[in-house]
Amino acid sequence: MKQDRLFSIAKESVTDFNFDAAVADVFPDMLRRSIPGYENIITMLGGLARGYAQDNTRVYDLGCSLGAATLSVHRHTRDLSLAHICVDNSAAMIKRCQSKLQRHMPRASVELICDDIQNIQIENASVVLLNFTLQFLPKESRLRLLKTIYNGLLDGGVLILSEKLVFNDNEVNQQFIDWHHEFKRVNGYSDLEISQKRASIENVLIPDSFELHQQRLADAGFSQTLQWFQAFNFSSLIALK
Ligand code: GEK
Repeated sequence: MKQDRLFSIAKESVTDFNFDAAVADVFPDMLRRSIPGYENIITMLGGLARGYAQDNTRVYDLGCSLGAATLSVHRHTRDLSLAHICVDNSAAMIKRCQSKLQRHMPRASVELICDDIQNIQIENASVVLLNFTLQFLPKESRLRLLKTIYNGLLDGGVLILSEKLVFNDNEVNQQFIDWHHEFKRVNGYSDLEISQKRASIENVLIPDSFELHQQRLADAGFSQTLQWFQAFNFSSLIALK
């Protein structure tokens, strides 16, 4: 796994984060050291999906990056006939995702789409994954996407939504941010790397609160939302149709 050193040298001005080839090259290491619980979430996505995936249906991985979530679902659902639809608007991610999935799930039905997830039709879906992707959409577009997902899900289907959270109480929010930065420090990131990455991502990743997610999922039509994971300000929810 190539080590993420992208923010280790002081930059004159920090530009907005984007998912280019340099990021794609170090992405597994970046996510593992930046998102508390990332590896547990990936493993459990497969386990959770196993409970809801229905034979002869589709599984959508929206904002698939290198396909880690799809691979996990595949590992736990090999006995089912599923069509995997993986979508990402970063060409660098899709290119690497394609070779990875070809190598690790060569006989599975996989369609890779390089496009904005807002342009995707959702049909015949039993499981939809938004694993740390919704937070990159403009806030005003988020409900529309959730409604599209809800309408494309079969009865009994689920959306698994993982996100960075913001907390309504300022002090609590700051505490979680500090703990998250400590998480990065214990994983080997320097203070310079932490502060430059923060400056780069703060206009790109706009987190919502748990309460807002819950309300928005209800507004989109989901009958129940359960929070199955939280580590510091990172969480994963499962929304049932
Ligand atoms: C994982 N799910 O490893 N349309 C399509 N893709 C998008 C859009 C958009 N509008 N906005 C962002 N992306 C993965 C991790 S990473 C999370 C997801 C993170 C893509 C973007 O190109 C990137 O690959 C991904 O969403 C977010 O389970 O970097 O914190």
